[in-house]
Amino acid sequence: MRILHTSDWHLGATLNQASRDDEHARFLSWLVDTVQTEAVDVLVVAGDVFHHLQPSAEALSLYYGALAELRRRTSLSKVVVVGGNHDSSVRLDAPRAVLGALDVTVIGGYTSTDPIDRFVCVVPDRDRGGVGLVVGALPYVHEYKLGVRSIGRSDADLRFDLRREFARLYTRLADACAAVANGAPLMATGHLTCVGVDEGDFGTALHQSKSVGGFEADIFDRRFSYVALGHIHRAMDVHAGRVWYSGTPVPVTRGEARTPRVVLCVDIEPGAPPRVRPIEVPTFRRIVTFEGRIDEVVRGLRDLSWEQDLEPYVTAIVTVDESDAGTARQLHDTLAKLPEDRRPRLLHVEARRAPVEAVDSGNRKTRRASRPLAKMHPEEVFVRLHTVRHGSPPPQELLVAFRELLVEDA
Ligand SMILES: [Mn+2]
Repeated sequence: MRILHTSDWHLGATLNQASRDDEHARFLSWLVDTVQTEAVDVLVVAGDVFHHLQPSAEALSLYYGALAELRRRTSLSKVVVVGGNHDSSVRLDAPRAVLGALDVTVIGGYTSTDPIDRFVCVVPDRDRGGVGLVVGALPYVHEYKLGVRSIGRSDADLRFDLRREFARLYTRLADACAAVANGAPLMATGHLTCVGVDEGDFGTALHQSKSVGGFEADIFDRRFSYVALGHIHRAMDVHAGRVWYSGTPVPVTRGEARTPRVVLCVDIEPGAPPRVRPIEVPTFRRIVTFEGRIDEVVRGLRDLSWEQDLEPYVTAIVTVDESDAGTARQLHDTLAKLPEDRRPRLLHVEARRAPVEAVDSGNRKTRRASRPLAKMHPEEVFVRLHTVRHGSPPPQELLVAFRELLVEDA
């Protein structure tokens, strides 16, 4: 069986308010082509289909359009979509009946009262008949849903409980999958944080991730030949070629645009390790950052070239001495002089003071470049504000409650 593993589409996401819909449309069209040329049997989308809990009409249209095209233009047996922390589980589930008629299985969310069979998806073998593959399709699972309470618990206890509950859940899932597999291979999905990832690899911490960290790959029952994960925005092999993140196929942030984006083509045969082949996703729009003095940034804008039909999105970080007055103006003037087909789109201009080491001659006060708000973690902002207003950092209990709110808002 050949699986195409992708995740974290984040349809509807923006970059400095600029739409990414054109890039996503091109990605989805490329994906349909790739499914066809690679003769893929199962497409697995491991969460974060949408960026917002209430996706825009454009984002919904991209999603349904792609599912229809997959049905029309490819010979897929099955599409499996699970919800991520960005997705509204009930909204993802709402069209389940109609999507089921198109061989699309959607599992929006997890509740502990659901029978485990709800997460078992059987994929028929088109060539030989019978069962070809069984997917244990687990979406993002909030710790509350696992019955793990975090208030007043130590980090070590919380981590221990969460790990145990996730391992139990995946074992129950493997039992249920094996019961209907008739010897066919099993695979699973998940939308969570495993060890070995950097903080820069994802947008929002899950499962009190700041204190709990990631889970070891031994939470995934060994009977699963392959585990398709979402949430981490960088493609990576988490454990021994069996547990993988596919990363974002279209970069959500400027940082992600610096490394190639992929989808994973996975061949699974009974009794053999999976063969995983990353397929690079074309760059549909360049995301460029220029950093330096104004003349360097102007030169960068003038010399920028691209082969895509979509113009690059540019961020300019300009080093200034004193006032930044006129910086943005100067950059926009530069752009206005360029021919229209060589004009990138300037999304964001940031003026950054050159670091000042010398002391001020007048009051001998040292100036420091202050950290921009956008660079600070919400928790850091909360702690600083609390300290300013109340003269001390927030008590532990309040901090834990704040983290829970953050996860709910994620
Ligand atoms: Mn994501």
